[in-house]
Amino acid sequence: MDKLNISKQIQIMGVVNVTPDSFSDGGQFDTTEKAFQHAQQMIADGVDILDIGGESTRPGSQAVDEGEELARTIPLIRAIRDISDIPISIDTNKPLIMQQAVQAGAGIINSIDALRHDNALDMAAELNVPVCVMHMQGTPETMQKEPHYDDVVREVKDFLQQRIDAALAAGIARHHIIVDPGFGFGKNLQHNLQLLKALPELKSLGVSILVGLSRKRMIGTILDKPVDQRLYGSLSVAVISAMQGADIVRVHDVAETVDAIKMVRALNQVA
Ligand code: YH5
Repeated sequence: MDKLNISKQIQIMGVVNVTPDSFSDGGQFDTTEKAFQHAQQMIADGVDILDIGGESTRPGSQAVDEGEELARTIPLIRAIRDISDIPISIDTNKPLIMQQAVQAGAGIINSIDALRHDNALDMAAELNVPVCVMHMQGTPETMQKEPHYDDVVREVKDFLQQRIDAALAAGIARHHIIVDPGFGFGKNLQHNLQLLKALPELKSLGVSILVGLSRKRMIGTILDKPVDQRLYGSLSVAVISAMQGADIVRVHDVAETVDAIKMVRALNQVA
């Protein structure tokens, strides 16, 4: 069950979307079969964790029905589990999906609403797997309207500390907790950059850190490039994140990121 490698090596998490309207992949991987092939390619490319999401969470997106989310994710998790022992993360906020996904072979819960859904904390504790809790200001429908903070680093850190405390109180083991500043989730360019710069400060929370910046608008804004031309920017922020102390980087372009992160791993191994 506990397949997350929590050694100091930086882990690469590959994004596998099973949403017909997936922004980054243009709806290309909208069927189980296509998503399965995508996952197989990532495994061949050296991914450490696959993150399976059946609910689009890009800015302005709307919630999907639970039955639809189950139909998108569970058959895919089973199919991957049939061919590989690769750790699988389920990107969901819903307790039923968490339970079914773990039963089908997922070993990590990725909750972008930080387990604030009814019963999510208790379900995660019962399932006894690592959980990622992410910061978001607002909801996916509204979050990019007008994000505001007095001190983004302090506020995100305080929120993550509160969610760590809530997780511990629910019975989730400290070594099972991963935190994520939630890049792009209710943050403007300046907020995202401040968080990336202050990433080392989050280390004092005493848990693993996950960063998801791949192909996001922060890169598009800085480079003035559309989503299909953000590879070099994405690789750069993956390396920056790793150098800043991220333990897991969540990415779309696995083969390229594996090479980039190997350079950081080599550096970290020097005595
Ligand atoms: C994350 O940061 N993000 S879904 C818009 C894009 C590109 C990518 C405009 N789930 C995170 O990946 N889970 C998502 O181009 C996540 N951390 C964690 N833990 C959004 C996404 C994306 C959105």
